Amino acid sequence: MRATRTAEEMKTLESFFSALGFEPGKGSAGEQFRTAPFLAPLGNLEFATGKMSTAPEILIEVTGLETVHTVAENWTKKNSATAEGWQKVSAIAQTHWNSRLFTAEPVPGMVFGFWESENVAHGKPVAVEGDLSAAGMRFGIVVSRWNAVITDRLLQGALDALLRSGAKRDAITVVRVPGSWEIPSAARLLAESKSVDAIVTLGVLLRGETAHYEAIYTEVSRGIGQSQQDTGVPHAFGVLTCETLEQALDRAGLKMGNKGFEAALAAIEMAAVKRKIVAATVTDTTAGL
Ligand code: DLZ
Repeated sequence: MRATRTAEEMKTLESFFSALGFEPGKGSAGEQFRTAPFLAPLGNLEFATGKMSTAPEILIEVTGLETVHTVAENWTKKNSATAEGWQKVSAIAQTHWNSRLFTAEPVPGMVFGFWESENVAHGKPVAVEGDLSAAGMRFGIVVSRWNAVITDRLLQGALDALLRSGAKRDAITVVRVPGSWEIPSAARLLAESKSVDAIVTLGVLLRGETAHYEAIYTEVSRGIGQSQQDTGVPHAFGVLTCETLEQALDRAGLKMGNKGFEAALAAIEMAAVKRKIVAATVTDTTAGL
């Protein structure tokens, strides 16, 4: 956190960083102060010691330096009090640390350095991971009626997870099927309709009650997996396989949590992972065009 000299300077900085695409965070205010946080998709804090060139006090690593530079110049031209104000944004220059950098001074005396490493892997996350936000996503839930005392609880758990993670109620399609055997075909129809980002499959197979339990279980899991592979739509597996009704109840909201809730979280995460992988692939294939 850093205090500006005046409220006007604060507004100017907010305008500048919003123009650069930083996401505004939730600030706080007291009688004598107000804060305006800006969230970066990836953050790290770096200290340095030793002899450094006259670097700006605040250095911000970015991707797409040219774009950031253009936005900074345009903002400065529009918002600067003087006609020469845009010169407060320097040209992009090579640094001696394998990077390129420009400086911007949106407020007199506050110089920010924006830089991009020439090492493409620098500063990038080491893994692609999905977040657990379901906002803006559409889901299908395929749930069997067989052993409804269990599957209704799994359904409640799944809906709870989706809604609490930001999904809209009308973005969730619930499909009810007679038994677990029917789950794969309904899931596949839903996936092929391209109307959902991910599917949650919910059912319960009880060994004690189910003739040819192994055969049915193998076919149900294979069918769900195959639908996922063939369509590319993530399918979360929430089909319980238990010895007894009591064991199933424990996994449907009692001692062992709610597997419907867990399956829905997996669906959200995989839908997010898919989006990220697709976005990364699109970016890479268009790079350099
Ligand atoms: C027939 C049957 C049996 C015996 N057991 C179960 C079970 O434990 N769990 C389940 O979801 N469904 C069961 N079913 C129904 C089959 O999945 C299927 O719905 C019917 O055989 C009709 O195709």
